[in-house]
Amino acid sequence: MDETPVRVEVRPGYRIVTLDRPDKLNSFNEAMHATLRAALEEAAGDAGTRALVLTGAGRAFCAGQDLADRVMGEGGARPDLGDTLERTYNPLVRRLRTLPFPVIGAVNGVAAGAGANVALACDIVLAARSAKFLQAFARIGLIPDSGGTWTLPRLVGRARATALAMLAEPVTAEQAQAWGMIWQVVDDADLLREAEALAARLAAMPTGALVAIRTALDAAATNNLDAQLDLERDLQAELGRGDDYAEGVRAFLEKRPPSFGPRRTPR
Ligand code: T3D
Repeated sequence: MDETPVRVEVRPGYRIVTLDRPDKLNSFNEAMHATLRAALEEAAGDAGTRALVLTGAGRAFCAGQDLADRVMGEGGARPDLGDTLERTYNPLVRRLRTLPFPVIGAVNGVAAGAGANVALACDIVLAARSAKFLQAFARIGLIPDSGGTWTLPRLVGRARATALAMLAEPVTAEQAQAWGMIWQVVDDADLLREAEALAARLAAMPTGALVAIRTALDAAATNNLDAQLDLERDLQAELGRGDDYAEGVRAFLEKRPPSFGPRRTPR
């Protein structure tokens, strides 16, 4: 078992969580899942954490499942992949989408298989110019998981999602930005600095509103307009009762920068 498959650095207002198995291209094994899960829970429980950067060590962001843990003899027992998704990848993606602060994916290199879809589950994705995204699954007889079949068509449309999944060809960071799959490409040397600057900026913003934006956008993927209008009403009603809104309006009228209060969203 790796000693520290996930590294956490705590900064004022945000954390950097680094997938740290560089010799295995930061592919997921059970230890990395457990350590990442603990790192996310710790961040969620710390009211001082108002944003999180997820990145990878070395030349990859993450190569998905560690296939060395899936060795199967001819005619031997097959792993229960439904079970591993249920226990590991699905809770991870669900947690990323419900953390009480925004998550920035800083894709430093290749993001393949579940690694690509974990990156795309982040709220804002920056990628190094040399990074690429690969829905590698079909190469090994699987479908995109970790939310890929939900996320991809919503980001790039059905036609591109189908070809990306079926052909399992890599997409460069620049292509990913041009297609709207990610927010921004930056030069390799600038990636972490840019991601940290973004995290610091988000950390100074009204966290409750940022999380409500995620909630509303996620719901919009399945709601009709009527249901979405109702949800906007409910979220806005809640935010309108909050201190951040009062401070935002006061600051605007007083022509000064706002100073938003502590994170109030639940874990
Ligand atoms: O199983 C379940 O629980 C279900 C869930 C599944 C989720 C999934 O993610 S399934 C998809 C799994 N991932 C893949 O299929 C990707 C496999 N990797 C690649 O296609 C390529 O390695 C990359 C495109 C990521 C990078 O290519 P390249 O040419 O830059 O590097 P490389 O030479 O292929 O890899 C470097 C080393 O990393 C190499 O080891 P070596 O020869 O130096 O000892 C390679 O075997 C290893 N490596 C890369 N990816 C994985 C891996 N080892 C284990 N598992 C990997 N996923």
